[in-house]
Amino acid sequence: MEKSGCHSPFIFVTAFSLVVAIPSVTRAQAQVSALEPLNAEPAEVRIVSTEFRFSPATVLIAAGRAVTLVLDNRGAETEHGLFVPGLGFRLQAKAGEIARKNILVEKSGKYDYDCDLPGHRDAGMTGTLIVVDR
Ligand SMILES: [Cu+2]
Repeated sequence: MEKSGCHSPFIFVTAFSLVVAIPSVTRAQAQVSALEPLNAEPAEVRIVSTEFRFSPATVLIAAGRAVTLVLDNRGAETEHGLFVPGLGFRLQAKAGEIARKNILVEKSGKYDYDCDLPGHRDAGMTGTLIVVDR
């Protein structure tokens, strides 16, 4: 379920190959820019869930970059989830609580998400995760 865990080594290898391929004159500078994101904390993307919608319903993240998806269910009166079928990613939070999990998507594209608790999707709890190359 923890997507980020299995993808992290791949990212490291990619960044490393990139540095090696760059001519020696610019290597020092390139190393900094290529490796800096690996040390940075994943950016947080907060999605607020209420009855029965997500806000925002459209979320943009970068391909190949870990982000922390935060499901903020503090203002809700019931449990809600955030499920991305295309990525096998799921977050679930009880009423009044927050859930968070890292996500790393390699492939750009549009991934629909919804709350998969009974009836919630039909009531309007849907959204789109847009992953862009950068
Ligand atoms: Cu729900």
